[in-house]
Amino acid sequence: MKYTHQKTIFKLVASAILTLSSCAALAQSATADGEIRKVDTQASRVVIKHGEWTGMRMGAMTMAFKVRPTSLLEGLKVSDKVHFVVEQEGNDFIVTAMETVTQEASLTAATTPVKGN
Ligand SMILES: [Cu+2]
Repeated sequence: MKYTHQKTIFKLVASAILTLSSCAALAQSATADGEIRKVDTQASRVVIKHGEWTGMRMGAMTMAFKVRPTSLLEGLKVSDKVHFVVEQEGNDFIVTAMETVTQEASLTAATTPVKGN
């Protein structure tokens, strides 16, 4: 029965398209810079003060993020400056990558090296 077979293919294609579009909505991610306000390793959470953030359509604020994996929190402390990646899953904002931006690094970049003596 050729007709039935085509109908089945149509259903499969339709569900594949639906799956793709919902994945695209889940995969929304953005990068930002901020300052650590609280580290909660037990709950895999971090509170970060961030500036205006167009990628997530937010103004400047201090907010809590889930962290995945928790190991991203290792060595982090309050008032560390960080650059991080966030993925939005429904109402949750999850930090999936994070690195500290050290003051030493910016000082090194701004200082002309002195050679010899
Ligand atoms: Cu925010």
